[in-house]
Order: sequence, then structure tokens, then C-alpha cells
Amino acid sequence: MTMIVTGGAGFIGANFLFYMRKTHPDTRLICVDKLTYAGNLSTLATVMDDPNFRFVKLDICDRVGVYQLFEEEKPDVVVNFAAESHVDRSIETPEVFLQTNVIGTETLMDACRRYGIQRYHQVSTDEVYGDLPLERPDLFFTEETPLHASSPYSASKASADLLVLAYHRTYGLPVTISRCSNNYGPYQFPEKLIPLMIANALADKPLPIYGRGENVRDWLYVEDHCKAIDAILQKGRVGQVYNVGGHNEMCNIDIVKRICKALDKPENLIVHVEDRKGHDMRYAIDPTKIHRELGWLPETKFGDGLQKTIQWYLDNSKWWQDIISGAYQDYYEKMYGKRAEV
Ligand code: NAD
Ligand code: TDX
Repeated sequence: MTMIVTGGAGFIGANFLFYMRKTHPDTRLICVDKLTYAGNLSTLATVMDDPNFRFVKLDICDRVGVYQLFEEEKPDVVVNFAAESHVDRSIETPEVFLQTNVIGTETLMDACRRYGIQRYHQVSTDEVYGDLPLERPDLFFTEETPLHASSPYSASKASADLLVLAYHRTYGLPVTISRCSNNYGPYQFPEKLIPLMIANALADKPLPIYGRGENVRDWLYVEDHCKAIDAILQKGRVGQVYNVGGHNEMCNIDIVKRICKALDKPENLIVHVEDRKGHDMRYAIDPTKIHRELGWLPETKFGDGLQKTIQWYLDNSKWWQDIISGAYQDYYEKMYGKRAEV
């Protein structure tokens, strides 16, 4: 079995490669990654010399390169993690999100049609459903919830999902889609809430909460997401969407306070800054379908997962300090320098 994993030098893709290496050692894994700012080859150091692993630096929008790779490797399965993934960046520069997240998905699926494939899996997000009101805790996203994206990022992911389902209906491509809630864990780029707050707290820098910090996300430990994708690849029905989440809703301010406590840092590092434009209030997944059909349930409790994550960032400071010492400084100044305190 040969599996192409795109975006494998990023956060979830890398964790998926490690999970697959451990649980399916006979699968040949081909990691395709453009190595954007979010891709980091050093993350893959432990698998790089594995004879059953190949890294290919390639843009998923590069049709000639993608077709050539399919000719060479004749993959059985493609799992597409490659994406521009940060909402704040999509608000600044939407174009690259449409390019990678929509055109890249189309290019990969065209290659799948041309060369044949057993499964194309699209890694999507709960953000395609838009948001839920804070005052209706009884509401959850199901697979039937209409797509109602808020940001250029989520609109690009929703567009890709529509295209994936259209390729199934029109060409009979054997596709599946997973729509997961917010992930956290090792190797997450420090632009996202949890690693950004850990890095800033360790440096005694301000912890910038957008608005009042009441926004709710449904957090899932990254390995639980990897297990869900593996279950969908093995037992999921083609043409189907599976929501992935663990009923673990937390508001941002509470998460940041927990990080302060775990690192023994004062809460007065927290500053409330100008809100994100179009900021989604609440995400909450109903995971009944994946539980009933595939028997998947999350295994890591939030307290344990957060502790493991914080410990990982403490033990691997070189990994993220190398990142934040480079171009990240310009990003930080651009994104946070102009956000007034509120
Ligand atoms: P990430 O930003 O950490 O990693 C993305 C990876 O894709 C990087 O290695 C980058 O170099 C690569 N990439 C970007 N453009 C590319 C291109 N044109 N060609 C090839 N490679 C390219 O993202 P992540 O957080 O690991 O997210 C992975 C996937 O999971 C994304 O599709 C995202 O939408 C989805 N998702 C993420 C979360 C989350 O909480 N992080 C939750 C649900 C779904
Ligand atoms: O500095 C910050 N301050 C802050 O208050 C940052 C970076 C974030 N936030 C808030 C915004 C969100 O309400 O924290 C929450 C989480 O923010 P992000 O980590 O940027 O994640 P989110 O916007 O929820 O999107 C994530 O989950 C769904 C991923 O980045 C997406 O790729 C995924 O699809």
C-alpha cells in the first residue's frame, strides 16, 4: 500500500505520518509538501531515513509535478492535509488560500481520476459550518448542518469540500471528508492560540486575547484526530462526510488562564486586544456519526493533553525558538503591533 500524505511537514500532517509509521509500518508513505512558512523539514527528522518513507518538495497546485509523482509512485490512497490554515492570515491575504485550498485540491483529485485511486481523503474543518451562538449550548454541528463559512480561510475549505463531493457524484471518485474541530499538540506552529500563548508566557510577553475571550472552540488532541482519519480510511463509506470532535468546549480566556497556571505565570500578562474581523463565536461538533459507524471516540482528556503539549514545548524549545527567531518576528509585528488594547 502506498499513501501520499500532503502537508506532512505541517502540524497535523506530521503527527499523522508519525501515527501511521507506528501503526502501519508496511505502508509506504510519500510526504508531499511545498514547505511554506508553516512547513518544517526538521519536524520529519525521525522518519526521513526510513526506507518506507519519501519526502517530495512539491506544490499541490503544480499539475505537471503532481502527475509525474503519481506516475512514479502509483499511490493507492491520498490524504490531503496541505492547506493555508491560519484564519488571521486569510483575512490579510485571501488569494493564496484560494490557490492552495481550492486549486490544489482540484489538482490532486484530477491526478486521482487520471491515474486511479482507492481513496482520496480530504482533511476539512468544522469552520465550514460557520459558528453557533453562545446562548444556545444545545446546538451542535452535524454533517447535515448547512455550509456557512465566515472567513476567507473557511470559505476556501468549504469550496474544496463542495468540489470533493462533486468529484464523487460526477466522476465516481472514491472520496471521504473529515471535518474536525480545533487541534492541539506537539509541532503546532506558534501562530495558533495554544502554542502562541505558551511561547509568549515563557518569555513573559503579553498574552493577546482577541476581544473578551468568550469565543468557544471544541479542542481535540491531535493524535485523536489522526486515529479518526485512520478509521475513516479503513472503515468509512465513500462519498461520506464525518465530523470529528470530542465535546470539549472551552472559551479562549479559560485556556489561556490554564496555560498561565501550568507555567506558573501571572494572569496579568493577559491583554485584551482588538477582535478578529468576523470572529466566529462558538464551534461545537456532534460526533455521533463517526462514533456509531466507526466506533471512534477521543481518548485524550483535555487536562492530560494540555499538560503533554506544554511539556512538549518545554522539552523542544529549539524547534519553536528557531521559528520565532526568523520571519515570524515580522508576522508578529504586522498582526499584533497594530492591534489596540481594548
Ligand atoms: P499547518 O499550517 O500546520 O500545515 C500545513 C502544511 O501544508 C505545511 O507543511 C505547508 O508547508 C503545507 N502546504 C501549504 N501549502 C501547500 C501547497 N500549495 N502544496 C503543498 N504543501 C503545502 O496546518 P495544520 O494545522 O496541520 O492543518 C492541516 C489540515 O487540517 C488543513 O487542511 C486544515 O485546514 C485542517 N484542519 C486543521 C485544524 C487545526 O486545528 N489545526 C482543525 C481542523 C482541520
Ligand atoms: O493571538 C490570538 N488570540 C486569540 O484570542 C490567537 C492566535 C487566537 N485567538 C483566538 C481566536 C480563536 O477564537 O483563539 C481562538 C483560536 O484561534 P486559532 O488558534 O487561530 O484557531 P481558529 O481560528 O479557531 O482555527 C483553528 O481551528 C480550525 C485552525 O487554525 C484552523 O486551521 C482549523 O480549521
